[in-house]
Amino acid sequence: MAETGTRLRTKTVTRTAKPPLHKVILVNDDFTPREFVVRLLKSEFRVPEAQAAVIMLTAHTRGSCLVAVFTKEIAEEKANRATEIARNQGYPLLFTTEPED
Ligand code: TYC
Repeated sequence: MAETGTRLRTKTVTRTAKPPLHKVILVNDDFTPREFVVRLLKSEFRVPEAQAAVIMLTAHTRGSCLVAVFTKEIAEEKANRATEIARNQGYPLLFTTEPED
């Protein structure tokens, strides 16, 4: 057979898998005061006042609203922590998490 001078080479491509992201979602209820929701969004999620008000009103009118996106562990930690702070104040406010599509 004729020598073509062609050789097979193996090329290694290294990729770092991105961690799956999860959404923190604010759920509406009829009891938690609006101002408390806004304050919690500011203190726990570092959301600026104007944006916190928009998120709160969106949840209030539509039933729920996306707050922020984190890795799974951080999202769950923040949602649980914010929910617990509300419960400690006697409010039924709920933050949930779900995988980002
Ligand atoms: N619906 C509440 C009220 O009228 C305010 C509220 C908004 C509560 C958003 C929860 O996720 C929420 N006092």
